[in-house]
Amino acid sequence: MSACCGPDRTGTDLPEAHAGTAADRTGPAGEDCGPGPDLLERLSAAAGSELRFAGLPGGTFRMGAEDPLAYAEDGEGPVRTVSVDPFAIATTTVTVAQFAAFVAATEHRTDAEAHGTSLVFTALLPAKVRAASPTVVATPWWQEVAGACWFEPEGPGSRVDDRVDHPVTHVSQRDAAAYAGWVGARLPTETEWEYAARGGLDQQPYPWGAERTPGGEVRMNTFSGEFPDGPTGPVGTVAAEAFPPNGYGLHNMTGNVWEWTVSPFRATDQRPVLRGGSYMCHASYCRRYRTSARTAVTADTSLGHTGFRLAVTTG
Ligand SMILES: [Cu+2]
Repeated sequence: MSACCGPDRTGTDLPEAHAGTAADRTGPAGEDCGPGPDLLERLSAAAGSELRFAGLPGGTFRMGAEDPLAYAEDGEGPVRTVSVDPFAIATTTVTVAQFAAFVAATEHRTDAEAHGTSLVFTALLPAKVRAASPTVVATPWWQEVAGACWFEPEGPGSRVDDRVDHPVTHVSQRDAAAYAGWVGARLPTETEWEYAARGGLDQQPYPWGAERTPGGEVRMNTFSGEFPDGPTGPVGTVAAEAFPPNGYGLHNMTGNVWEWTVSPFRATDQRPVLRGGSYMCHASYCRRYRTSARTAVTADTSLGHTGFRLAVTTG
């Protein structure tokens, strides 16, 4: 997959030396590699751990895009009219605090923890970790960092205490589905996701309308400056509730983190679709911060720019 969209855990994207199996990567027997009860209690006690949903009526909408911004090679087009049954979708992605409560209650161990590595944007890494971490060949701004996971997103020693209200990251599709099952919800289909992202607007590239920065106002968290080494602003996630919501009351449907769906990318590529773009997208090389943009990675992949949002069947 091109540009900022993440490399797959399985397959040929990762450096040769790290193409081992999950079993190869687990720590010494008996070693406690988990977050520990104190950290879980501290994180899950944080404000903002309440789940909020917006009920959507369902109906028909025009899905996809064929405008000049769209990537035909991603299968954004053709534009087609599709119908959606009533459903509810979370107003934000699941946060670090919410995920911590899940792990505290279930002792869920994420795929990243089982593998012993996860994929991190190079610009977020301290020089020492950069030097020690293999680089993904085709997309060298991704590095495979030992020990990176949801509670240590840039590897051992990094912290999420100041990010409890940010999207949880480094979660595979399995981790996301496990959380969803725990609260009696599910992950959205790609159609539901796009219907929700459009916020009631027809064929607009952004959840708020036609312009990326209406009146010069920044409305989402994407990369600014020279990618990847010359950012002119903060890099990484922002609070899940940052920026004004769209017409359906939903925050950060574009930018911030990619979001898992349950839908396959195409008939010949069954990898799950991710939607929404991330803090790594930049107009100069990756315009996937649009309502119709899509990418895919294998279901076991965990990335520092990918999280998830819950859906619930209603009506
Ligand atoms: Cu992108």
